[in-house]
Amino acid sequence: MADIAEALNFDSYWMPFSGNRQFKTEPKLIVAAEGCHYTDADGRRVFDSLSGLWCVSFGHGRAEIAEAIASTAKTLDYAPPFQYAHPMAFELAERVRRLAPAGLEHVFFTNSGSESADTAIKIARAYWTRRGRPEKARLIGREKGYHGVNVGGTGVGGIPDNRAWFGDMLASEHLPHTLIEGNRFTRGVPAHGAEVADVLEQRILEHGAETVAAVMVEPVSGSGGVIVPPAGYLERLREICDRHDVLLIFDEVLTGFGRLGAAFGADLFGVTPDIMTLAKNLTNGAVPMGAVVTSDAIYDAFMAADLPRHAVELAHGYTYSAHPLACAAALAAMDIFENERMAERAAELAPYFEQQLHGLRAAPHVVDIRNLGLAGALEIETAGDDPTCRPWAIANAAWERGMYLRFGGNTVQLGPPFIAERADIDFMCDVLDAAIRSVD
Ligand code: PXG
Repeated sequence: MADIAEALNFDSYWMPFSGNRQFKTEPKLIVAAEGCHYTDADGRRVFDSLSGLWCVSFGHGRAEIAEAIASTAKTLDYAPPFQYAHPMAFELAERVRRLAPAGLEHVFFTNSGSESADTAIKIARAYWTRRGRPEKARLIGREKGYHGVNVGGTGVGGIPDNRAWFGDMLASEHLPHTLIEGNRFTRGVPAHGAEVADVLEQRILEHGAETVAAVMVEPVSGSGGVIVPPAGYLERLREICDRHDVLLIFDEVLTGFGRLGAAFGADLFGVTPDIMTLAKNLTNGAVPMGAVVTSDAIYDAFMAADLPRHAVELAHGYTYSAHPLACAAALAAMDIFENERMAERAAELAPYFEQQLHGLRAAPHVVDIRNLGLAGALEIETAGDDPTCRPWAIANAAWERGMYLRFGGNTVQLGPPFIAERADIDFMCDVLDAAIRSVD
């Protein structure tokens, strides 16, 4: 470790969402990954309790993905996505379309979850403009929602600290979050609280439906601390949107491709949005890529527009939309997802994960435990006036004990790879228990 760390200038790399100053005093350097584990710069094996950042859910070091990337790099390093295309882009779009819930039929490629969120917002607004209703432009998000860090998603997102420094982001309304006092320590979906959705109808009526473009929520809030919607809540959002002609956007960047034990949150809850955003597991984290999937009604509004034959229907896209290396990685990842029944594997391990996670209830400072599929969070009682302090200390203690643990806000979050075994879950919960007990 000393050798590697000495060779690096820690000042030139400005680390994202990190305590850069603290990192330099206690660097945590990762040099390799395989299966459910990292190797750190000291050669230690470290359990990956969050599948990277919820994105390497099919396990690290998948040879099929590496080979697909390598061979594509040799044959087609790049192809321009504006006005030209390569076949893999269509193959992958068709693959995603077939996996997506019925009714979501057209795939727009981006390079991240943040780009997917901002793309979805722009598509929603442009859709109403195409339909001759440009005043339908208002976006409604939800408290504790996370839709990445671009200007649209930062505004629609509901984590105040992520907005605080940046002045005007996209002005948005925020629905209340669904953390309800009486639902603490619920296993899976809470029975009570569907009526929290009714605030959406009040907001729409206050502003007039003729000014509201879309509502954007994660089916299960991830970064906000794994907040599982009460039974019936998402159905109610769907009904209210239908009643008032407002689009429903599901941000499935984190929940997509199996995390909840179904292909998508939309499948698990039986609620189909008009637009769904994806990223992360789409390539199993190996190459950055995101996607936005829309209904026929939305796509058709653009394609049916009365425009000259050569005209661009949507003035939006990225240099690296449908990048060949990302498409190759995603096609290989989708093979793994289907052939190895990844969503089913997550569903099979989920009850054990739930049981072991809730076994931590007696540990000190734990004031709530939430879970669904292979997503879980422990809410940690705030010490002093900084809710992030204890979770940070717990994550450091876990790293010392051979586990990478994600902390955010007043929670620590668990999202093990779907290929994890029961013994991995045991290890994870043992380390968590010891780490929690080691902090004041
Ligand atoms: N939407 C959702 C729902 C996400 O979870 C993004 C958008 C943004 O994706 P990109 O690819 O632009 O980062 C995310 C990202 C955590 C954590 O600890 C979650 C994310 C990223 C980092 C940490 O829960 N999600």
